[in-house]
Amino acid sequence: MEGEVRLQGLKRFKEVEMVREALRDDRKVMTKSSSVDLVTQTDQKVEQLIIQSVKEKFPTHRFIGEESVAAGEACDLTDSPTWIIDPIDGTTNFVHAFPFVAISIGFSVNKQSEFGVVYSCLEDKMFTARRGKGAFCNGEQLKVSDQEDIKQSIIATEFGSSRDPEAVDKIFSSLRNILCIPVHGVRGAGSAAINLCLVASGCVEAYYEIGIHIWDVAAGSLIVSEAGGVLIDVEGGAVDLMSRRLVAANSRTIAERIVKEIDSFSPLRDDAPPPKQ
Ligand code: LIP
Repeated sequence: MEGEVRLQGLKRFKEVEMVREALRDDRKVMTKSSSVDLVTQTDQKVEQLIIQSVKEKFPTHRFIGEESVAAGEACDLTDSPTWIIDPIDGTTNFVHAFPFVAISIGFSVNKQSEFGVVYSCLEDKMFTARRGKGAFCNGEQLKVSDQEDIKQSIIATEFGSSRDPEAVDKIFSSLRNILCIPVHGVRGAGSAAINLCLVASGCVEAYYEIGIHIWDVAAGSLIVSEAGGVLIDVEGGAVDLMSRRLVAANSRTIAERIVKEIDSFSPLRDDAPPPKQ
């Protein structure tokens, strides 16, 4: 990988201070794909700050940023070194000052994740992973839960931002199936990146969601796998981070058990051509 990007010290980065300051002030809320798909100027400013900082050191690198894609840039993952950025994962939480907000930065070369960073701003937890080098939280090595019995497990998921009745029906159908296994409980932080870090930390045995985007999960997926977890598609095949769906779990057994309960559907892929106007 070109040069050594020192990701430590993100806590002191201007981006984090920008998020923290905005949480104390009023946040100008705008909408994207629907009235519940929220974005703020802070999302946009943090993303631009990250991109500018990286471009100064690595001018040839490519970027996939949530707000850049929302502004019309392509969401194409190539073999080029690519930074995959969610400037504020948990934007709805951010707007409501619900205390789970993360900056998520993944880095890929030849379409393979090389490192991932998720900084949970209000918990002051820096989750990091480099491929083959393990996963850490504030320097402490992470390991997924060793629970093998799904009936002794907590599962994380989210309702997402789709309000399409058919999608909502499937989301609730899956939730009902999972609850009635039965499991100890279902939780959701409101941030895919933080949910993935909860799997990596052994706090929940698995997380699944249909409707996420590659920028939500690029970093957290590597953190899960480097903590000893597995990632598969909601229908049991290989995970595809552009497909907008995944199951992340402490073991393949738990992951495949969850797949049996999911009433799946296929959102428009992140790398799909934009629908004709
Ligand atoms: C969020 C994801 C979450 C999903 C929300 C939203 P954002 O990302 O982290 O898992 O349920 O609908 O997509 O929009 O806050 O970056």
